[in-house]
Amino acid sequence: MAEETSGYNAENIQVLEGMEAVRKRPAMYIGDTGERGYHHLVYEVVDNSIDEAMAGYCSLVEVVVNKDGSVTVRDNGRGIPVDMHPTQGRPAIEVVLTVLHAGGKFDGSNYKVSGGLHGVGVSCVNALSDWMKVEVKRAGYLHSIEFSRGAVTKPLEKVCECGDETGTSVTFFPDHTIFSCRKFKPSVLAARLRELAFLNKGVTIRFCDEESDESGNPAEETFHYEGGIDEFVSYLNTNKTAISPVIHFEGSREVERVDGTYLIQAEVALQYTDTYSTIEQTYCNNIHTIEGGTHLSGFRRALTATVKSYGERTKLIKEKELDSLSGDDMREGLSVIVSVKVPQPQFEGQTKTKLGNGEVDGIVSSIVSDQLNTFFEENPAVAKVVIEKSLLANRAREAARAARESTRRKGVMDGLSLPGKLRDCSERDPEKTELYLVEGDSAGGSACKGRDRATQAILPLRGKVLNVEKARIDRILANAEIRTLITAIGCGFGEEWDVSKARYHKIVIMTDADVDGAHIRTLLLTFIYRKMPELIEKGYVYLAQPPLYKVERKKKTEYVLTDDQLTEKLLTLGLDDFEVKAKDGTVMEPTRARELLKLLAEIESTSKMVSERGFDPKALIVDDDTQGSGSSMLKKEFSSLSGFGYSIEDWFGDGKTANGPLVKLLDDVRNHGRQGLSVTRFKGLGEMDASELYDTTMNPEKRRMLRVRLDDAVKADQMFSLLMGDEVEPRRKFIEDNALNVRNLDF
Ligand code: 0RA
Repeated sequence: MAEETSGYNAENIQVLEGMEAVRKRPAMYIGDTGERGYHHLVYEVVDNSIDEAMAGYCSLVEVVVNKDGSVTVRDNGRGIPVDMHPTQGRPAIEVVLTVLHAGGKFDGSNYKVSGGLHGVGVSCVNALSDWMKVEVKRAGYLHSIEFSRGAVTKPLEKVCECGDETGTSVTFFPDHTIFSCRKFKPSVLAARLRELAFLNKGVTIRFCDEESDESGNPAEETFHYEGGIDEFVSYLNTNKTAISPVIHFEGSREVERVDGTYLIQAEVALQYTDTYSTIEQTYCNNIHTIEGGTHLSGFRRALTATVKSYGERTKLIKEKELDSLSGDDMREGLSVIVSVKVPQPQFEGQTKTKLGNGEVDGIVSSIVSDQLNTFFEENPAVAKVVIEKSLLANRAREAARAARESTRRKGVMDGLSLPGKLRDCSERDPEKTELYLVEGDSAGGSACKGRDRATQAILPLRGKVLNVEKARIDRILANAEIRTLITAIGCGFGEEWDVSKARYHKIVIMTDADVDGAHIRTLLLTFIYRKMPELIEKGYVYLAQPPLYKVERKKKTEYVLTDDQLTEKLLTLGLDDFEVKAKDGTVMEPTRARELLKLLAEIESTSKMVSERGFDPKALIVDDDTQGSGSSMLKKEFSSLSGFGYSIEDWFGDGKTANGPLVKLLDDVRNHGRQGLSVTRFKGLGEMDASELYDTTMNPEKRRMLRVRLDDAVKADQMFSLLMGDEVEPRRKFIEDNALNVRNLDF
């Protein structure tokens, strides 16, 4: 038959089967079909461009989230080959985009490493895309080819000449019958692209989000770091006080494996700060190995051994201190990036982000030992600072251990005896239970009376929680409020931490909507983020949203969450029979008038927030569906407003009028809206009675809660250091810079 003689169709059928396999079991190829997998599509394509950059052929990568929800990844590399594939009887580009694992493995070299968590390549993205369009500039022409769900819909064609320009542009729209996610999160994408730029020094990565609206997020960002991972470490330590320079080690070793010789490269950058936290970020082939692995163990071992031997040799560490001094002590205040390039990496662990290649441990360890030792010899002052910091950390750790042991004997840490202040619920299944951390005893009392006893537990917190950003472990564990928290949550602490022991899967921070409340909320979030980050990663942490106002009209009661919402409500009521006129008498259209009022309200609330609110970490984002419109209107409208005063006729249907300058308009309309209403402002949770508090804030049927999310861990770390740490100057600058942009800070 004709099909069999050509051989082309047989190949074709195989290809379709490959693409179909991906579509049938997408999770096997891309991890999952939720938010993670959705973003992973972008990374998979970007990794191809980064590979081109790592090979030295590409200096610019652009990632654009287009208005229609598709994504374009463009680079100035060599371009995907467009000539006929030697065996497949069709253009190589078609093979790259439709055959699994055909990606860049054309040269088969053992030296080549390839990024990508699943290493499945761009063909996988093609299979999972409703449509994909690939344009390649190569060999003098711009070429184009199109696909749908992995099948060619428009074969390769030459579009026009392009001179000697080269590059690849891939645009794809994810298949929404496969993915449950619908939107790319700019902060998530930007965090990954920034990281890639740090890991691949010299490459410029431009990110543009054309979907992003007035939400205040920067729509465009360019990442380019000549300093590579050294700059990464400095960036991690923004807002912290460094006590050492950035120290850089690198090297490579050839290793023999059964099928040949491989080159393994390692690069390390580290810096000490005066903080008590440790950041260790490790990468293999640009993949963030969250679970660590052999590169991390090699680094740690070398650091511990080198500091100890140098300390012993120089007598900076006394003999009796040598034994108890641990690796943990040497890592207090340390920020380090370890980046290795390993051909054919093995990934293990629950999330396949733990490097398993055994040979890497010794290679990293030997590079770090040699070079750190040399560094210490040449910079004895730095060595002294590091050792002194380690000794202090050691003493604090010993004190904490003693404290922990004494509390453990009393059964406090293991949940055997729950704290007396905790009003626990009766249900034992953590999936069904909620723990409310409530500011103040009186609000705690109301929460207790109003709650659903079966599933809701209440822990009233008295006064301010300890700022863990500024305290060593011994002081943290000596703090009664913190110990109560640890016991109530049930996961233990430090070395004994076990998230699976969480006694509640919802931990709800419920504080007053004022400056003190914001402060307590930030202190609690700092504690959870620094000491129990897994609670945030698992999505267990929430912020309650108590109402700010009670609005009563006739017999009907409504609760209003924010000033903005109250204004909106009053404006809607006040906007009947209303006209805004310019000085020359022209009447403003009602929709324009409404926009104008919204604008005035926005100016008012912005300036109010600047003057009265506490600050919240910017990078810990909360899922919020009621964010008001953003500030772009400010820019658009201001120029056209200056000519307007206003007058309102027949205000109350009794011929009464009002007029005046613009600034008065908002108040007048709002006051008009207030007619016949009673508006009560809640100054704190304590002002609500038990049933009010339950109905508005705790009742799962009616309440609105915000879930705390972590999109960009690096930014979150910086923000906590900034807000809660020692450095005063960057905090002052942050407040200044953000005074006009303060909406971003509003949870
Ligand atoms: C296969 C072989 C070559 C380059 C590429 C693929 C390639 C793929 C992508 C995907 C996005 N950008 C890309 N850039 C290049 C080598 C081509 C040669 O030898 O000239």
